[in-house]
Amino acid sequence: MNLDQATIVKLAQRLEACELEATDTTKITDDYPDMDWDDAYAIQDEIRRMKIARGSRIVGLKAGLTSHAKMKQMGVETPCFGFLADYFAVPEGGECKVSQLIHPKVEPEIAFVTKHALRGPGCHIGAVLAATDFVMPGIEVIDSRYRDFKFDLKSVIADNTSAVRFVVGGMPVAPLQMDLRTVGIVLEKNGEPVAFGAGAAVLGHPAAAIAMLANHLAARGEEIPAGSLILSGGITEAIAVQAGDSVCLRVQGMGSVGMRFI
Ligand code: OOG
Ligand code: MG
Repeated sequence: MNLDQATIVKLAQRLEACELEATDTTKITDDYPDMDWDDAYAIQDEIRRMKIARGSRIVGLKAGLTSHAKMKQMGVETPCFGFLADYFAVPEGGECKVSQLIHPKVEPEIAFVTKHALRGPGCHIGAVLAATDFVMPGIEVIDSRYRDFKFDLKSVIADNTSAVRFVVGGMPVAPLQMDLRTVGIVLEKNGEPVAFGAGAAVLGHPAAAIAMLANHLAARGEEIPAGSLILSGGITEAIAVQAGDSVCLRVQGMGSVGMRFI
């Protein structure tokens, strides 16, 4: 760690204020070029602590930058991990208020719900599938707090990996009943197909993103608890949305899920 606790708290407050007030900021690595990975996750942890202290519940976890499409779009080469707070959840078919956001984009994802805890090191796809209760379609709304959605990996980790809203739904399916690599997805915006892909776009198999998260947490002495909702990462590049748009994600064999932006 290269940052002291006071700086970590100050940066967490700066980023969380941007989220809550829908304003953007410059990259924190511009001001603290020497910050390291532990500093970045410590800032994210401080944001999480502040939300819990204010009465929010953490309802899930997320992996991000797990597909080449996303890595290429954002110019980074390593996945990152974040958390989902209760108020991020939008009901299926529900509304998302654009006035509360800065420059939202949507991502088509496969969501996992665990029935057993997952603990690394050495967590692998087999362990993830055995511990998964069901998978279902999920749309993540991301909203980087950084100006023009431009960041480096440390800045985006500190910013809770741009997390802001999500919707899950459709038809939950047991993961052993399908090959998650060949599952096809279509993301529609205002009825037009705008992005297509297959599960294998995420690290070869979406369960690999969950295994990577378990191994990441193990290095910090943590695990993925039973009953967790986890977003495995955007299969395609993210699509910008504005007020008036509606989006729908169709996943082969898992129905569809959607939301509207007002
Ligand atoms: C970082 C978050 C990426 C995903 O699914 O790849 C992410 C970003 O692109 O702003 O959630
Ligand atoms: Mg995502």
